[in-house]
Amino acid sequence: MVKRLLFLASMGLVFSQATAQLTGLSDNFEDGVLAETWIGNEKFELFEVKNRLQINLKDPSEKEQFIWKLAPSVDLSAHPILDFKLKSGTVLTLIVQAVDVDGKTTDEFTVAEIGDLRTKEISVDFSKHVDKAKAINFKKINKIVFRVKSEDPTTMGIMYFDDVKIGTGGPSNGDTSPFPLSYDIRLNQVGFYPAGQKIAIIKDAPAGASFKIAQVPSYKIVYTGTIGAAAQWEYSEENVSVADFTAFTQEGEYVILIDGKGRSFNFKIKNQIHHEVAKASAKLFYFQRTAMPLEAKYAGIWARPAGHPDTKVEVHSSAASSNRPTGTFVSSSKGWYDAGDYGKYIVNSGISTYTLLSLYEQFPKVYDTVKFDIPESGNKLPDILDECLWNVRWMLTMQEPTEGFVYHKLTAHNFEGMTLPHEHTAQRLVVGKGTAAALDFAAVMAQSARIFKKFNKELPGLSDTCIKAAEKAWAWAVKNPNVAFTNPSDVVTGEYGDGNFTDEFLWAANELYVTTKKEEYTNGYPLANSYGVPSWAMVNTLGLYTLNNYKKEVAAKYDTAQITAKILKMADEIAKEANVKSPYRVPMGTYYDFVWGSNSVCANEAIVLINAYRITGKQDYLKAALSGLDYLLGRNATMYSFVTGYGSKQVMYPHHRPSAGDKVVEPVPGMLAGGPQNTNNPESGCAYSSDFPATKFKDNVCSYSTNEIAINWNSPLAYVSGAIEALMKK
Ligand code: 9MR
Ligand code: 9MR
Repeated sequence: MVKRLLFLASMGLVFSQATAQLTGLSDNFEDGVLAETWIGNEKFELFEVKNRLQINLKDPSEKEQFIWKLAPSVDLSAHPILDFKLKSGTVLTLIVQAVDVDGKTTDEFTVAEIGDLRTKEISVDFSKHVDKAKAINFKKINKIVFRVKSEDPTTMGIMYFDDVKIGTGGPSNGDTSPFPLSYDIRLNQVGFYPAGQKIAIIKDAPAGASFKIAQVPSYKIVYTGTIGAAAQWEYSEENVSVADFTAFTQEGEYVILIDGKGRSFNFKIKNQIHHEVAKASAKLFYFQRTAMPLEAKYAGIWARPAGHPDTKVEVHSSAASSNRPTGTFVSSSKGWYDAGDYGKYIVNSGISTYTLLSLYEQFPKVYDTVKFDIPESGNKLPDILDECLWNVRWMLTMQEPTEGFVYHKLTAHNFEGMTLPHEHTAQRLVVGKGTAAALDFAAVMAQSARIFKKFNKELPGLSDTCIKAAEKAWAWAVKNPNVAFTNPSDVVTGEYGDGNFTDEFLWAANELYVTTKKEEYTNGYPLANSYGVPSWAMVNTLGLYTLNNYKKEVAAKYDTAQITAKILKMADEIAKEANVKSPYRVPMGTYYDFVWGSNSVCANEAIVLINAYRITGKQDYLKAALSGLDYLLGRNATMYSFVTGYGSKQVMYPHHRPSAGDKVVEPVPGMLAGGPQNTNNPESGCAYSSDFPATKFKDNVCSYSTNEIAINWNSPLAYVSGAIEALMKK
């Protein structure tokens, strides 16, 4: 909020009264920071350079656009005029349209440019470009979109804008920065803890150069340091150096300045610097809720009607039982949407729900009081448990009551279109059964049973229900130890197929043992020889975390020194990568880390480190975990902060149906994009601009293999940011 107000002030808004509707906005591009309301993309790269807006054209099609967002909206009814200066070195036609809050647009206004680099003064009177039938609401215009057309097969080049004014405009602020923004300085765009490690990565730094930390907005130099030696990061093939300013601990807002390069994005140094990210990443689960309307009170501008009640779900032949044959209907309401799609998948719900619940289980004192502003915030349960309950209650409905198996997923036959949840009516089905679904379900239910036991008064009987369900699913899996799920031929939604169940058996056994202390869950389930960074398909380490969290209780059956040793073995390797080996000083350190959803690999690596820190108290582990968060918030080779709503260069076009289908410019906040990945994208017509594992990323809704969001990616982000906040607390 403060940020927005400050930013609006710096753009020179005209408020006739504090609450009055804006009638104009202007930007002269002279404050040295391109306002976040200018939204480019890979086809239109936007920079504020030399007191004007520079637009690098990278072969945009006629459909692609860049945007000037008018936050929250501007009343143009008295003066529907856009003025700006345009200069171009490329022969093209520029198209300008105003868009209202409901998405209605003016007709296209076109400017032909001759590409001679002479400045043209353009004035667009939108009232002359309206189709009456479309009835645009000039009282609430919330963005101006720009597109280009060109006769050339490719449109490369540069265009400049200056002195842009909409409506009555507003005084321009005189706060100028002599420093251009440099994309060669990569850092956590949110900021740093006074007592934490603080580093930036500098690409192609002059050898032995110095860097400076300057206060914003005075640009007063407060710290000078030397840039370290350069090394090549093999995953981006960039030559990078470390600028370490850990020694500078004073709270405030700053930029890094480097001669010959310019300035970094703004960042802050303050206690609880990741508090907001921790809250928003957990609140994302509320935004993913099915079957309930999201009210403006809790969801703000992302309010939407309820979608997918799932009270009449058809049993697919792959899921049939004698009790519930093919074609019968069951109710399987609540739960979270899995990702950018509208499916609900048990396997992925397993690790996602576990990870959020374990944040509570490991930091109960902190999460007893953290509020997410959700409908249940007033009740006696901690908000994080209320949120998990929304999904746990759904998961319970996914167990076939007689035989005890668990449906693999609940989706329509096909992926639905990119529109809001309530706009979909395709028949939903429960599909498949399998060993992985049964065991992941058993693990989460066993964990839920022991957590909710403490709240028996508020949730009478729930703990018992959960443990019974867990043991029943386990018994089914023991009798059916090798049932792999593959999509039936008439269902094409997410598969979450896995053919190796050793890790699922171990995880479920560990959870069941800790909750029940029954020997059947330890006999035959010794610690594994090797453990891996968790993912939806590799879950044995989740059980190891639980054994570690209940060392005293499991000491009779497990060698607790071995539990420690196995966690530290993983953590040592990751910490060495992040603290010593990696030129970017990040945990991401193998080619295989850059898979679909690579950002969740980074977050899960940080969780390994946090577990190691909780055991040993060694700062190296916490420092490396923090580097994982730094990576996600901007210290990476794409330069994006991968968390929507946070950072200067944010992901704006995630593959997320609600965000694509609403009329809101900003995507739902707190979402972690999947991240770059090492294989070629399966999406046709959605090419990356780069070819390295750490840079193959595209902030475009088309790029579901790099820019989707998912609950199993957000839950480790919520864990890491929440745990680090708790552990760094002064
Ligand atoms: O939108 C779907 C996304 O949620 C999935 O992760 C992805 C991979 O399973 O598939 C996406 O759907 C695409 C489908 O696979 C192929 N046709 C285009 C769909 C995207 O609009
Ligand atoms: O996270 C999944 C990833 O490991 C797979 O490689 C990918 C393709 O099968 O699917 C991912 O999961 C998607 C799921 O199938 C459907 N909902 C969206 C998930 C995230 O993209």
